[in-house]
Amino acid sequence: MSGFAATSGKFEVFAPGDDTHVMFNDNNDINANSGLTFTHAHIMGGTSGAVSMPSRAMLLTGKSIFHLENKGARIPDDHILMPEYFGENGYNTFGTGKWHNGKKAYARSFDNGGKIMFGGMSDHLKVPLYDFDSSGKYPKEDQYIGSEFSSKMFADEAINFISDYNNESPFFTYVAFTAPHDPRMAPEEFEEMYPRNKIPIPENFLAEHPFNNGEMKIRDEKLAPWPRTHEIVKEHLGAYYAMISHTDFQIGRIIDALKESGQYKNTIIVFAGDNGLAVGSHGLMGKQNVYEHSIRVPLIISGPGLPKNNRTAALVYLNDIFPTLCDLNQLEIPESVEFRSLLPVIKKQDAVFRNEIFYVYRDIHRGIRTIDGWKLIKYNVSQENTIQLYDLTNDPLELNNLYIEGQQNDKFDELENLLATNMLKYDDHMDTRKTNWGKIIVDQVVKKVDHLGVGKEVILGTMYSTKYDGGGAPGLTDGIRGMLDFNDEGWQGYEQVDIRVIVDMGLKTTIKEINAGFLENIGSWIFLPTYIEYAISNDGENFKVVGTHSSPEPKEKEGSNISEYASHLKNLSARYVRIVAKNIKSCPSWHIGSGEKAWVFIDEIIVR
Ligand SMILES: [Ca+2]
Repeated sequence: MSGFAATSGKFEVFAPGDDTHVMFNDNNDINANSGLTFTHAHIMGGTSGAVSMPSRAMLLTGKSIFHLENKGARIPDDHILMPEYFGENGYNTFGTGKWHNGKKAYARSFDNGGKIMFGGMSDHLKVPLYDFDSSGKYPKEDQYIGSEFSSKMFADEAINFISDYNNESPFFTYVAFTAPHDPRMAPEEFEEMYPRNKIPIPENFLAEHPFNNGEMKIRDEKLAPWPRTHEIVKEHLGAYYAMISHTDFQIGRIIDALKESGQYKNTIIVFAGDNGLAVGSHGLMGKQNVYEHSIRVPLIISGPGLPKNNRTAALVYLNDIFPTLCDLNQLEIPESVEFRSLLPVIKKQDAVFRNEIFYVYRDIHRGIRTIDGWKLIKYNVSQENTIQLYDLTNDPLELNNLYIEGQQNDKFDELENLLATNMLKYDDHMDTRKTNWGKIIVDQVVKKVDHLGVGKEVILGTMYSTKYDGGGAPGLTDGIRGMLDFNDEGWQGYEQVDIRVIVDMGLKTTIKEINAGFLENIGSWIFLPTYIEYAISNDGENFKVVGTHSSPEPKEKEGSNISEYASHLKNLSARYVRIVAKNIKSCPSWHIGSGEKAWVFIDEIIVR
């Protein structure tokens, strides 16, 4: 057996510096010289502006982006977490730092921990923390504000754990820094390392992004004014590098503790970042895009028997880490993990591991890059489509878009097909070759609609809220649609309750289409149903399902939208039509009303 599986099984995961795209390894041992550096490690992207949330969920579960629940805000029991799995296999598990994937998932994962920050970001000097709670409840009243810089506190926790460790069983340590996530701040001596006038401007610096990418005003982008200037970018980059160096210094302290404990030689160390950041490149500041600076991340694996001072350009995802660590520790890879171990690349650094990388940002960016260095990005922003095609081998900074509208381009065709194949493979809901990527556009001008169901009796299986009764049951089939204003008295609103409603056509009727409209107004706690089912029946009791629809996870969105979901029948006849629409129940964790009751609004039920 070649040398690399020869670990005693003790290892650390230094996961994620948050938002890291550059690594400065000037003073610690987890650098390119001590391990195998993956120069082409990627995240699959983000289904939320808070990219780290799905990204960390993917790292922790080895699942693909559209198979996460609620964008990774929650991790269901059947998505086995990496630390949970190692815990089940005899490892003593410890977790400190940022945890953006729900308290329950944290509690499932660790036997021990401390200085835990549930959430996405905070002031690094005022971190809201929890101590380890063996009951797993973490009630709000137990939260306190940390007294030191985030990275130092997390490192101290890890050092204490390592120094005091006297257990026979191997350990698994997860140290999740929030730095270098903004607010960009670092202790003075690290700030001084980066005089701003010496900071180079990225070669792909732009004062503004050349077109609306759909996230021009998201919080990361608002960190600097427009147009971006050299001065402001130097200021941000300097502060960013200072934070990275400070984090790096703290990692060095942990490694020193490992050495002092005598465990360094037995320990596998993984260093990774959970997303990149633009900081001036392409006129952007944030991570809410799929350019290289934002979707590529640092990844170094080092440890006993692993290659030292080596690099690989294999195309990998952070999702590959979980199965890799299983392999390196002679554990079977759990069935819930969808990705493969990197062992072939660890054994042979030029092995072909994957032919393409697929990436996602919300439902507005889709991209693919190939092993031969070509990259396609497609944008669908307010039905405006933009396409970018880059030859990364000759243009690694993505400066020269080779796509020309209306011109035949075999490379584009090849990548577009590959993108479509990957979208299918990963259960993506969109189709970038369709108008508006297959999203439904509703005519919001026509208020009156004539259809066979008008005036027919409606039987309610669940009860709407009297706050929004939409004219009661008859309002659902009165031939008048609810419009964009949720207060227009046309909408029936259900508070945390699923919709279950039957329309009695009176007689057996030939039906070609069942259609219902749903309102989405996220700022007002109104979400689309997560799942819709249409069924028909002749006796009102035995129903046959004739159509279902599952919605993608809701995302941050302003204003109101109406979506109609139609089911087309092949002239079936029935007397009763039933509609079931599931309520998301609680506002998602990224929502301002996180955990509070969510609404579903319905009108008009149309039968044709
Ligand atoms: Ca109506």
